[in-house]
Amino acid sequence: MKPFTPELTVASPGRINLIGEHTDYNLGFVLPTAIDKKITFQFRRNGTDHDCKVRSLTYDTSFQIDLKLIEPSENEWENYILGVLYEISKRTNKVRGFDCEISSTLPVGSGVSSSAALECGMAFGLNELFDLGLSSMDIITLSRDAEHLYVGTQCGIMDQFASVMSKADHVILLDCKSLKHTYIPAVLSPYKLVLLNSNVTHNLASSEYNTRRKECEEGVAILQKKEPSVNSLRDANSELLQACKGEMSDTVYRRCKFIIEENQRVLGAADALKNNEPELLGTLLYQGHHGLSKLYEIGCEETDYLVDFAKDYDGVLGARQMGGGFGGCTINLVREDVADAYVESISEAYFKQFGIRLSSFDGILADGTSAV
Ligand code: GAF
Repeated sequence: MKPFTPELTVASPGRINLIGEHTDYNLGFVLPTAIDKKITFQFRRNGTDHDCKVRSLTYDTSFQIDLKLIEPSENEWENYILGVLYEISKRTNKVRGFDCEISSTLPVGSGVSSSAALECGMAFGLNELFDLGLSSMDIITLSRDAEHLYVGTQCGIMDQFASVMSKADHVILLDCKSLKHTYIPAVLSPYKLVLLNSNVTHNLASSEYNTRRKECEEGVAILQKKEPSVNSLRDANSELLQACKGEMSDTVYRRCKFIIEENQRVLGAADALKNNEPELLGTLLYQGHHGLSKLYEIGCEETDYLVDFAKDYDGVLGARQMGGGFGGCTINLVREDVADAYVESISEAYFKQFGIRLSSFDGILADGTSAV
């Protein structure tokens, strides 16, 4: 590529999720927001009808795309982009040849959704560059659909929604059924959010993710026999689950129990935030981790270790593994004055235990995808 003079620069953030894992595709509640770590895209039209070049500066790799022939690639990261192009092509034929350079400060496979940042930044950029007339909701849903079809993860809507819709210093209480959402100011002082990246990603993540989704659907089908108005686990409660326990496998029962309880925790956490009750918020984080580890079984040894360490540390109110599962970051609610010492002690202990270096960063809550 010739030296790059962009017409448009787009920043697309990663996200954290205060609480509410795997509740999105069960049409429940989540409490995510964007962070200051992001993927930056530089775009220019190249004057051709259908030849595109996409280059990652961070990973020093590039590929070419013929817009007349969009199909999945062997390289997973290319599929996030190809999927978006494919989904856009179903809605409009206004995209023409473009070049794009991408750089990132987002860790991959760490539960901060670099995938949604990649999809949404690409969709947002093309929408601006070619004046496609897509709404924010179009960008969110087509990015999610791209992930289903081209990447193969049957994800919910949380990550794309957070990547596009977030507002600095707020978390989003999102109802994944109606898509109604409210912004809650994240006033945490004298506490703050610290993200600890376990730097492990167990490769079960994608296949197990889809399995969890199926197990939940199996649960819904059983609950529906007793209560026909139940269309998702969002509509179910603990009493109904108990009444149907005998008809489901223990695994399906535990998956449903986690989701039903996790939905309640999200609503509790939203209230705790509004009412300035950090201790309650912290307790809910610990409960969330216990559930995701023991009932939903998406934890791992490394993140369990990090959360157990947090429990014994004075000044830490709560911690849990964040994101799709099997590694990545834990989110920690930590008193500001002990945060540095906490990170130092837990890093040392973690290294002793696993021989792996922990990385950490503060959860700085940022705006969603935008042109810069
Ligand atoms: C991944 C998915 F992409 C989200 O939709 C969500 O289900 C999350 O895992 C778990 O809460 O990030």
